[in-house]
Amino acid sequence: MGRCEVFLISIDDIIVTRIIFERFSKEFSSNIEVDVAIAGAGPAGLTAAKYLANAGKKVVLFERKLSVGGGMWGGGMTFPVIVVQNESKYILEDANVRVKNEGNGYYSADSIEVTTKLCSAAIDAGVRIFNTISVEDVLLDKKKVNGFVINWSAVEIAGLHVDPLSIRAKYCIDATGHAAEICHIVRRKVGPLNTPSGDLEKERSMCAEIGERTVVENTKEVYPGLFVAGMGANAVYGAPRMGPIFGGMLLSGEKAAKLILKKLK
Ligand code: 48F
Repeated sequence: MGRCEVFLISIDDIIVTRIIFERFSKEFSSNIEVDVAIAGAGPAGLTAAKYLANAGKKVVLFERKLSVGGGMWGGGMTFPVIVVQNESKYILEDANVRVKNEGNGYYSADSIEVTTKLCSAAIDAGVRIFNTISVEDVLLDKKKVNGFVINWSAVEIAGLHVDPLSIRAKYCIDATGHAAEICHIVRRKVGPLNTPSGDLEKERSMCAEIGERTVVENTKEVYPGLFVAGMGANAVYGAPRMGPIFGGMLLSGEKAAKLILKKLK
């Protein structure tokens, strides 16, 4: 007898619906007030989330798209391989990713393996990821970012006039990549950022040598309560992009986690 013939329960579609709705409601409700909220589940957001959760913090991560991973799936020009440097490979090894020594301090990894294992490591550490939710604004309290204002990406994409909901966090991270969306919102609606001009500088053209270093240096508290990590850090502080070398993104995520852990002590 084939396995498909031995289901012990008869399937009631309404029970399936109820399970999904009730489990989601419970999990969403338990993540309305957290230690850290992160916008964007690319390499920087996932890494920050994982290290924060490993340290026992309650972390929620919102991703606009259906899939997590941001720009990491596609490797370089869709060849599914990424490169990292010696200094950052331990972050991949921490997540059980197999890295290949390419010599001279360069290491490579399968971009699909990296994305799935980083995500899995974050979830195992206790991070709650909500996909198809976009961060559209920040919660502000006494000149400090105190959480995110969120809405379904489907609402955003359809341009529906639907009011959002809010979640409260002690600290927030903008890990939205090149667009640095949350920093733009804060600059536009709240006030000057912690940059030399108070504005967002312009991201520069590709130079991995500089960009990989500055993305870590530029990982900072860009406004009270809001940290920027990953490519957004270089976008905000006017530094170069770097293409499919990802060590800086991973180290930036880890640095954001460390900076926030110091604040949460
Ligand atoms: O773009 P993304 O991968 O950002 P990252 O972690 O890494 C950058 C690299 O992928 C690459 C690079 C490497 O050298 O330069 O570009 O800095 O991931 C950002 C994620 O944020 C999501 C977006 O869908 C993507 O998955 N995102 C963007 N805006 C929002 C958002 C938003 N407002 N709310 C929720 N998610």
